[in-house]
Amino acid sequence: MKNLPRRFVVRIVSRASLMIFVALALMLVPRVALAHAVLIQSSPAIDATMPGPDIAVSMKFSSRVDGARSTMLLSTSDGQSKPLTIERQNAPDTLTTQLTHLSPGKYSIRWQVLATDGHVTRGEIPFHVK
Ligand SMILES: [Cu+2]
Repeated sequence: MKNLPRRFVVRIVSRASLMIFVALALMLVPRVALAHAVLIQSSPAIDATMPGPDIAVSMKFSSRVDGARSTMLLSTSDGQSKPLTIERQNAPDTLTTQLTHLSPGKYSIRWQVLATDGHVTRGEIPFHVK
């Protein structure tokens, strides 16, 4: 059998390597999706009743989060909301803040975090103060 022209061989090899590259890229997709920051534990817990007036808030996520590019808001049952100051991070997957002077009632912490994979996730933690 005659040898294949060199140009043809190069084309086959580059197509094969492209397919391998695409296959590897597809295998990586679920891994990237898993790196989203999902809230896995919080204090207050969702729908918890807490003694006031001061509450230390802690949120633990499934991946590292960038506290400087994340936000937390406290909303009250009368529809008002105020930004909370996120404290300097002691752990890369955890954000903390302090709530002070809360009177009894319904509240909610609305959070938005930036994970180190560049994706933003958000959620809400409703809770009661007794
Ligand atoms: Cu992600």
